[in-house]
Amino acid sequence: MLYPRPSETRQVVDLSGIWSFKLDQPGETLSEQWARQPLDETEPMPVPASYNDICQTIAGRDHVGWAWYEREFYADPAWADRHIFLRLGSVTHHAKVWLNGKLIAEHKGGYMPFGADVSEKLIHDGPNRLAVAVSNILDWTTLPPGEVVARKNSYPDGRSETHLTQSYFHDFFNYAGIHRPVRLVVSPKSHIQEIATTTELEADKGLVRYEIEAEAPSDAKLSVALVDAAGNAVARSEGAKGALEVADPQLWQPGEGYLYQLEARLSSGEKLLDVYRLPIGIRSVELRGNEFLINGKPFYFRGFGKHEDMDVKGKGLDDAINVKDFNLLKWIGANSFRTSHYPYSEEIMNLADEMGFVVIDESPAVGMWDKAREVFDDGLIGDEILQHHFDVMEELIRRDRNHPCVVAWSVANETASWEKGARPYLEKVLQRTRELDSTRPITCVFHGNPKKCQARDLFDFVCLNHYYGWYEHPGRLEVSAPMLENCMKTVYDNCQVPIVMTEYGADTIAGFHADPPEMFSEEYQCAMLEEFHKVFDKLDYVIGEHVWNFADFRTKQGITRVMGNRKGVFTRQRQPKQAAHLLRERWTGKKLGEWSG
Ligand code: GCB
Repeated sequence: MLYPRPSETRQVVDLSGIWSFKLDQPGETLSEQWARQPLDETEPMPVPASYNDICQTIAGRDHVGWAWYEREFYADPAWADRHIFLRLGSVTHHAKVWLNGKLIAEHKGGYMPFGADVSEKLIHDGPNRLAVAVSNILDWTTLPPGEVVARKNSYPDGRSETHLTQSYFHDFFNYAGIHRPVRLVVSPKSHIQEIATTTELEADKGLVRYEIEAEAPSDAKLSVALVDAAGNAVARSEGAKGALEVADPQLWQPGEGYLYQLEARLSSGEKLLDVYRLPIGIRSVELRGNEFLINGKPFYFRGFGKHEDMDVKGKGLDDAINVKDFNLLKWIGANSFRTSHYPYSEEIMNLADEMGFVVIDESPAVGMWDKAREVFDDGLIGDEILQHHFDVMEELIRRDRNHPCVVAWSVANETASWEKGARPYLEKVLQRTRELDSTRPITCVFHGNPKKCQARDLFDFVCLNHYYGWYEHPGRLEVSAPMLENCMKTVYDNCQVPIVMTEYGADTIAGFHADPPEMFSEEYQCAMLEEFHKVFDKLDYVIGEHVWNFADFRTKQGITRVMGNRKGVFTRQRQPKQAAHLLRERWTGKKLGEWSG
């Protein structure tokens, strides 16, 4: 699904702002009649944002079930002969959308754009009423999975009451709402619908292959130009499918996000029908032996697992926080990140392209394991969730395939990979992903006892999460390095593919200090990272280090979380802990006193 970009033939109308909001009854009910007339007794709610921390009540924060959003907008009468697509950047996790009382779209999955053609459904001489119902329910058919549990409170005086709660097996708060912008994409009736590109390098030539889908009359023609950053067309082609050859191309590289624009023009005779400009970067990605090559050069991943997470807005798109995060990534000397544990906004992916950050793009398959049960082998994970997993991989790849920043797909984070059923399941997801994109390496993130894993040898490279000195052997820094080394050797001996350490770290409360280092202090976080670094520096098949986590983030409440997960190297407000200086020195050579740059 193409990102909405204005051009001389296209307009994008942003419907962000304050909408009317109302919670439905807790549970799985949906008062559909609320879509037929304007909602009453509403409260104001910003879009995009999660509603949880904005509602000033426990009922709002912890709501389980549907919530309603509504707003009015006007359609320009000049749009009567245009193609109008209503596009929702993401609604978490289920959405139903009504326009003027009619159901026009439904979507399952909280991190992907979707929408509907509303060209014939708009009113041009009065307000249009848009209602969006959002459900945050997770079960064993969704990704991530979860369970709605009725919890009974019984009191000494004999009273009792039941609360519905959402349980889930992943470690970030189940924020819900309209998280990304809602837009009207106004384009000509004959228009470009999809563009898929791949790039290759051959000696000193760059090759950009493209395929375009358009809704257009049969005599319509497509012409394509590749335009460099100075505005010069460096290659041209005709037709819906073709290849553009660029002599001596300026490559997209880590740290230097050079972008060309692939300018696609749809015309009929002399008449220009539509223009779409797609930013693309020319680069190659390849695994060779123990090396991850970008443009033929070995690449070592330095960076973080992140989250879309911030005060008040939760998971709502925020350009200010996103740009700040990229500036912090640059400051600390990171060159990459993983979209742990779900696809991030298209706006973040665009920034990564522009700023030259390398991305491991992850699906929302997280928390597919449970301490108390077998999830694959006892049939909790079955065909329905597998089909949904195929769907989200397809949606993700269709959305992100043109981003040069994406160098690998991660199909899941931490499944019950020790169960027998994990292997056939992950094998199918891997196969489907490979069918969708054969140009990028595919990985999966593993945890747990390295000797018991059933599936990691399937993947092109392995991602590992381990917390030796934290969850395993808490407080015992001396075991971190030997245990990690042993684990990595076991994995490598079994798979013979390179390893990225995608999670290591320690909860740290900014301002807590202890020497000798003690858990939760800034010193302990630094010491633990250093123990891990000794091992990475020793083993040549380790091709990357992603610290967990970039910043502190919100989780459900629990006795192991102090107002959220505190493994951030930055606080939730994006201020550095001591570990940020340690990493900056490791990754850039700059010391604490060197403030700028
Ligand atoms: C993990 C998970 C991540 C958690 C982290 C932790 O292994 O992948 O989602 O937040 O551990 O801090 O426990």
